[in-house]
Amino acid sequence: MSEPLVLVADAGPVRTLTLNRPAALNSFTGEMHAELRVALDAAAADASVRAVVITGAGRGFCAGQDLNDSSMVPGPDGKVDVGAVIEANYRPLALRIRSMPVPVIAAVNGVAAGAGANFALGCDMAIAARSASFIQAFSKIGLVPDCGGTWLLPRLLGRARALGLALTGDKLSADTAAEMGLIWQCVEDAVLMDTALALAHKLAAMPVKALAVTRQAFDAAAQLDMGQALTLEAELQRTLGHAHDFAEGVAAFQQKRAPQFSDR
Ligand code: T3D
Repeated sequence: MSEPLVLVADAGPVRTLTLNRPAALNSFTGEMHAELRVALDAAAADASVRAVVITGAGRGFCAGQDLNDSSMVPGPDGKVDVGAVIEANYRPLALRIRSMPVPVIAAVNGVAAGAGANFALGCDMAIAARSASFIQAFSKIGLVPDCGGTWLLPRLLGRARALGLALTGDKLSADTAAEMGLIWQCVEDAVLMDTALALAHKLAAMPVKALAVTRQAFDAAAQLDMGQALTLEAELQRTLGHAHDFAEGVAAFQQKRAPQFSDR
């Protein structure tokens, strides 16, 4: 039997998904996309999962689209339908990450290139090993940033830095990515997984429904004026205020005890 292309491991409420095509730096084939979709859907549907960590096997995180994949073979007209690959695989992936009911942390263990970089940056928090790097490799092969890159990069970095990275396709070190505010943290290689898992466990013990709604509110507010954002905040607070976790959080505070959050 062939090895899974996405490894799944649970440690209490934290599920780790490991992209598993190390010989090709975990670049995406159609099959790996399909396995990742199933794994993310399963994590979303499993009430015992309260945080997800995504990482890569071997020395890379993900080198983006596998440029040798069968989807890269030209059709009868002699052309590759890259748009179809985006619609079928990268759009659902980017939206799935943004709609997960629990926090998603990218533990970037090595190079993250092309869609692999933007996949990591689309997660709620990205922690990178010091030896890792981020490359907007698209410009080198005549494409535009995808997997949400055109939306994410200017928002994370501002236009000048986003466009500079996208146009040059230059390698950005994990250190510089952290300094620029592109990622949450850069840590020594040896402690990457411990750091990511500790963060995941911390978030898993928090009111994860409110954390996922916070991401939703941030994403929605990017398209709203301030008045509209305030209206949305009121709507979301009304809903969360009627939920178990808010009552539990307030009760735990008043009773000076640790809260037990369970909403999802
Ligand atoms: O349909 C569509 O195209 C739409 C989707 C587009 C989304 C995208 O992601 S477009 C961007 C695609 N990705 C790239 O262009 C990156 C290509 N890779 C590289 O530039 C380099 O590999 C890296 C800078 C990422 C790493 O360089 P290095 O020197 O550390 O490693 P390497 O020796 O280049 O790669 C190691 C192996 O992985 C090598 O295989 P080999 O020779 O040992 O058998 C290499 O061919 C393979 N590999 C790396 N990236 C890919 C890949 N194989 C297939 N596709 C890749 N993207």
